[in-house]
Amino acid sequence: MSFFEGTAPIAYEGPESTNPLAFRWYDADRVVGSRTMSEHLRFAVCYWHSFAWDGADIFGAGTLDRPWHPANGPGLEPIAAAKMKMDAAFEFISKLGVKYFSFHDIDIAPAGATFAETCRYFDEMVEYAADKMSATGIKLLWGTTNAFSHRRFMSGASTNPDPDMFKYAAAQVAHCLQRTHDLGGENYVLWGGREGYETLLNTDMRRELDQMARFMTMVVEHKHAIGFDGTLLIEPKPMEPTKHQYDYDVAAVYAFLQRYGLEQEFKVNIEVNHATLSGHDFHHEVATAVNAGIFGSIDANAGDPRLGWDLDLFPRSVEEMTLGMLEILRGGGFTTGGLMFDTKLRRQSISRDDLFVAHIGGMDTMAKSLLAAHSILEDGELDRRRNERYSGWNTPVGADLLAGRMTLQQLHDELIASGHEPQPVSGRQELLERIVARHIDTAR
Ligand code: XUL
Ligand code: CO
Repeated sequence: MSFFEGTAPIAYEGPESTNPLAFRWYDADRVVGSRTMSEHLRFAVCYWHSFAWDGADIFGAGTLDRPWHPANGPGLEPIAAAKMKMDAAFEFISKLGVKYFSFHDIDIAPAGATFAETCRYFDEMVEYAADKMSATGIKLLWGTTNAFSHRRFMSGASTNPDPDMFKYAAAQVAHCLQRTHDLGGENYVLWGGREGYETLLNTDMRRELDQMARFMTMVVEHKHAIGFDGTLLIEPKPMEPTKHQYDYDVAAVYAFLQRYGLEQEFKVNIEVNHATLSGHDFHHEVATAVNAGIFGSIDANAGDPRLGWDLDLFPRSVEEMTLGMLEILRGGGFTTGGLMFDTKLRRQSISRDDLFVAHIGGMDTMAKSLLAAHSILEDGELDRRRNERYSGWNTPVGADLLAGRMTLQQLHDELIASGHEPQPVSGRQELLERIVARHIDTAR
């Protein structure tokens, strides 16, 4: 049975196309600089929002047409429902022309009555996925463990005050990391949704951070023990569902990794909407990660400036994403990472092809942003002006300062002796913004 039988494979038709089921900017095999668009962007579709979620929100039941979802009536045996969902997912990803997908363990398989039974269901679905992957050529960008939805994790997974919950989450990661490895997954993500606290009245932060570090160290050990050579990624988020989350932003994650000696073992998976929730621009988070040498992957999405929670909208702003792509390209682009659409439809978007239209829009936004960012770098004016701004540091005086050959007292005495009054120079921000706007306008 075909779930998306009404939709043909999506093709590139060019910027003038008016067909909502065609790409206007994403032309997979087009070469941009040293790579094709598909090699640059490495798109992935997420399983949870696109296939596991039925449109339910905290005020109402599901709206989306997801016949495999347990809320949509009895009759389907859980594994049959999971297979139906997976058939639809692979049909969708193939028709969209995307090469990767990502899942949480609980997205692809039903829960069993015991952990052992859950593992058996999961293994059956992993085998089913392996067949689909070899039939379609679709690969796994990353796998991850959901250790935040079940009530046992209400007070955290690794940071739980009860070691039994730590042990449960550890067992879950051991299994899911192994299966991610078996499926040739290129990364493994850890998002600490409930690794944080609601109140310090019942929370020992020092203990919880030590617990989380122990857990992460065990993940590293397991990765090496099973020979997984993909990248381990931590996904920062400041809040939601927990009031205060430890992996607040890239800088907080890096400080945590350094404190516990893990900075060589993990990189970050930066989500756009998490960046903005933490009060940062997306490109700030990318640049912070690149500078620290921990840039890994992106959850491409968008928030809404007037709503203060995680909306996981499809990216639509070329202005915002061009600045992000610029920092990604400056950092050398993706290695094992990619642009994973951690994105969901609005719950009123209930036509089957809405899922295509939404992804096409996200992919076109990222493709156009790639073209604009590439054009900015090719042109070189922005980088030339940025370098010029620091040119004083390339002089012998600048070198002496940086090498520690001057003391505060020397600088004080020298300034008095010379009587020199330094003059500020314009930062030229508006002019630089005009340069960026021109590249966005003209990139073709
Ligand atoms: C939640 C979120 C997660 C992670 C994977 O905000 O982004 O879906 O990407 O657990
Ligand atoms: Co995410």
